[in-house]
Amino acid sequence: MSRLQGKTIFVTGATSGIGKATATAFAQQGCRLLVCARRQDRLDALRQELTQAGAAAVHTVVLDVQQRTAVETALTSLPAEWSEIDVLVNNAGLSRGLSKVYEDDPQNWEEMIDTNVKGLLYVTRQIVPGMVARNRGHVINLGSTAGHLTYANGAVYCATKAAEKAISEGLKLDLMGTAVRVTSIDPGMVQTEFSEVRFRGDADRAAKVYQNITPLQAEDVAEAIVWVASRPAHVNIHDILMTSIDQGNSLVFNRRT
Ligand code: NDP
Ligand code: 8X3
Repeated sequence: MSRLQGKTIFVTGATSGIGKATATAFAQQGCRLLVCARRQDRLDALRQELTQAGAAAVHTVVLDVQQRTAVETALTSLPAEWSEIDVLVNNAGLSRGLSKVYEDDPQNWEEMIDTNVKGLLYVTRQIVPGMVARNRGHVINLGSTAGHLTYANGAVYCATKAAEKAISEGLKLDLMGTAVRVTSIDPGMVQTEFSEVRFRGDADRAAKVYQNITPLQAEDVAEAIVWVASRPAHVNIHDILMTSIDQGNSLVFNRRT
């Protein structure tokens, strides 16, 4: 029997990409899935998909993690059977544009910082006290190679992932003396809707990001997330830095042109 069977997993940003693949991978382990994102229609479809994949139960919440009051309200008013989270996957995130800091639209910075940093903090603040009270739980945050090495025109996105790295490290220290675990999963390029969101729907520009390389797939990252969550309770994997074979770091790619 899987160590994860029957556990309650909360995945933020589950309607696409890594979040969706992660929710599906946990469903295949017989977990109970609490999933959130902003798009109701996708959440409705996801409920069916997770049930078919083997989830023990599914609960969906329409939630924009940028909205602090909405996060507080949604997560304090969960039905009782969804209030004890075993694993929180702070996945909701995005990038907006590729621009020089001194030319960029501050609206892009606000969306990235409000989602990737403040949203992660708002959700964590609501969920972790219960984990501490129960003396069990696991917070898995989505970082990036971008948080390890900054690339040109991506300073603010990279800064949000550097912040995620610091928050993960600090949260782990704050939780010393409890059995609550913290992991940062730091992938390189993953082929999801990420680049379409970054380029605001410009599919051609997004496709070029993945041209002539083999990127990671969302399922590769989901597999790593399920692996860290399924280690014995006394084992804490702090960080996984993972790329495809065609990526060396944030800057170095093997493009077969
Ligand atoms: P996708 O765009 O495919 O998925 C992003 C998910 O986040 C969607 O489900 C979206 O749903 C949700 N989301 C975005 N903003 C919010 C919000 N304000 N509130 C709630 N949900 C939100 O991208 P990825 O799967 O690639 O990205 C997932 C995470 O992985 C991000 O944190 C990203 O930074 C990180 N990452 C991605 C990499 C990549 O190359 N793709 C590499 C390294 C890390 P909805 O729009 O319905 O709200
Ligand atoms: C997403 C990967 O390299 O586009 O975190 O920033 S990258």
